[in-house]
Amino acid sequence: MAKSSKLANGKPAAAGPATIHDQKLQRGEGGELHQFAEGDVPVLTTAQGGPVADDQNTLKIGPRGPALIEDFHFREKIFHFDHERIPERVVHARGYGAHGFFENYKPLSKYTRADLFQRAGERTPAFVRFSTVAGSKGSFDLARDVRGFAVKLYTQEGNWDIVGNNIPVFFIQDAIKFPDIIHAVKEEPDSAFPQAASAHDNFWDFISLTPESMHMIMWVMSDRAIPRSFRFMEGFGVHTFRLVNAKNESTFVKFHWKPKLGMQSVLWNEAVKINGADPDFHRRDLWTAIQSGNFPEWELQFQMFDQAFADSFEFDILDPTKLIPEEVLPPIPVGRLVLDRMPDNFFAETEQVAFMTQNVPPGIDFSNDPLLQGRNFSYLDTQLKRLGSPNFTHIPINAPKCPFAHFQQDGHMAMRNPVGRVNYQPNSFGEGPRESPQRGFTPFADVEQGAKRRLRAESFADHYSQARQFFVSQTRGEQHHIAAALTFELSKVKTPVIRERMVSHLLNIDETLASKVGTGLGLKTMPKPADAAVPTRQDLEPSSKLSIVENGPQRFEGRKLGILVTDGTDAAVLKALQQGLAKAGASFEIIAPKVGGAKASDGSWIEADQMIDGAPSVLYDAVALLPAAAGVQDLLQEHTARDFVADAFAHCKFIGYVDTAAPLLEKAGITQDDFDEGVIPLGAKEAAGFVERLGRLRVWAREPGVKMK
Ligand code: HDD
Repeated sequence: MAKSSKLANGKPAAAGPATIHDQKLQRGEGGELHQFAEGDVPVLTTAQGGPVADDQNTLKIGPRGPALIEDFHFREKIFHFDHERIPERVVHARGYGAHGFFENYKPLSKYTRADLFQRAGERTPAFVRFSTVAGSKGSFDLARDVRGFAVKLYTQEGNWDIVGNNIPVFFIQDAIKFPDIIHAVKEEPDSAFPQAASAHDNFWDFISLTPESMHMIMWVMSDRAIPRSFRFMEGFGVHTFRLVNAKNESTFVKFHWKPKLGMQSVLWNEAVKINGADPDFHRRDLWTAIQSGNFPEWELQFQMFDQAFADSFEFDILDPTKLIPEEVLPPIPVGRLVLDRMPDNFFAETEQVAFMTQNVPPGIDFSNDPLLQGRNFSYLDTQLKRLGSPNFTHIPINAPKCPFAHFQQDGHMAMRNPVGRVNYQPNSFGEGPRESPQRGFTPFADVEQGAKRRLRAESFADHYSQARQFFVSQTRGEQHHIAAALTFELSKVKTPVIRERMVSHLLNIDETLASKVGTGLGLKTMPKPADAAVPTRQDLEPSSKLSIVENGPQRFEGRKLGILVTDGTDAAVLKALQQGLAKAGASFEIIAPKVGGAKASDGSWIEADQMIDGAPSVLYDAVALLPAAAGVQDLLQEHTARDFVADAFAHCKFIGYVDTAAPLLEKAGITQDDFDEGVIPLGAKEAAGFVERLGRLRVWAREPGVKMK
């Protein structure tokens, strides 16, 4: 609150030291001091700069009104408030962004002339926005959904946007189907629900009538669609693009972002509970990591190939429902992306950032992927609707950070003040910018020919083989999650024929999967397999890179331990744990019966981060139970304390416990017989070893026993 404002009773608020916020207010954009300041404190003004005497009461006749329309301060304040919202994105409405940089490892001039890849160690400023697809702006973070992974690189040759997802394939092969898939997945138009959920008739109706979506469906029903953190997801450019070098030679490329901290997802049962306990779980995670100096990092890797590889590969490299397995074509590391700064203001940057697939610098080019070609049209169009003016590139987050010069002018909200008389070229006055055939973007001179038709290429017709390959590449547990996810989603579909039609597709992917889902849905008879344009190939090698569990981090770095304490908690154990976590680059939160904290065994005070009711164990990657003998008796009476432990166990998490916590384990239904390698006795000496074991993240062997769906 500005210090000059008055309290509701009309008295001035107590003046304190000026905050950073105030300091900013005090200086205009050019750094000039505000005209009005009382001591250190800037005076509240209207948007026109006029000082405001009273911001608590409208202008009235007499103390009880009527109000006067001449109250320009009230009118302006409410006018602006009434217009605070802009249309949310039609897809990917809920998102969270951060600033950072891309650092190039070594010159790549052999493949691309793009300036950002010419020098080792060169840093290019970046802004990244992660998102869900289906939910509205205020929806929860842990929806089962694809995650957007959109990267804007402010290169010296203009902005380059890699507008990707955390899944390397897509639902549809042609952009003309995009409105249909999105209409189908979003809330149904009559009831306006469900929000941020694909578990409804319209979505599965469309999917079951669209066999090309089957590969993507395997991904979306896998744990990839419920990531633990944005920091632990892969990103993909999805389409095949081109790199073009100075000699105008082209190399095909697929973009991969690999998280430095490894991949990790949550279980569906956890996701449901996280959404209730902390709908902003992913936002909070990114915010906290960056604000505490733990900057998330991804490696950019290129899968590069030539026309000969494209011709010999099993599938069409222009088909966005297919990937190239990493075992077949290993990706090559080319640089790293680090996110090290949160926006000062969410709206100004994260909400107003405009990504566009067509933003490419010279040296990066498109392929003929029909989905990409359609996207290149759509993204410019949508910015005009959402940001309201063709001058959306004037908004700082969208403006290039390299020199730029053009003759585009005027329009709503023009922010620039061009000088001089010349606003066209060529001109006789030798003024203004001119095109540069050497430096400018030159499309790769591919030769195209063919009849003008609306046609789907026959080479796009195999819809099941890679869906099967993905499924068989998962661990047994991950396969079980896919079956459970399909059963859950289809159980929400009211129209039986849609459920059956989906199972008929699954029969073309994997019979065991189909029969698990069919049984789970209580189908009386199994349907026939769906007609397939191309029979499913059984010979594609499993690709272990497709599994999250097979590519786990094996370390607890970047993860969070929930430590449950009470009065009397053993201070030495707590200290040893905290030291072990610090060494591992991990964090923790203290959960106590009361948020005020608890008194440790040595009389010291343990500050708590959460009270037990506000911090279910789903918010943590592992838990440590450190209650003292007296404290545990109170916890036994608390449902939330029992759930804390029971859920941690059911979610296959590591649980460290001191002797005095044993009754709580028992009360949570975990008997000595259930104890496994993940239920670990804790003393001060064991703390370091405990943290080391947390690197495995989950005890998956426990899962069949706890029968989690
Ligand atoms: Fe899209 C937003 C990713 C297909 C049309 N898309 C959007 C965002 C991401 C993607 C990450 C959010 C960007 C941000 O954070 O602001 N979209 C994809 C991927 C696709 C894809 C990986 C397939 C490979 N999209 C796609 C198609 C179309 C669109 C086929 C239309 C023909 N997408 C849009 C859009 C959005 C968008 C309507 C909404 C807001 C925006 O662009 O700026 O234009």
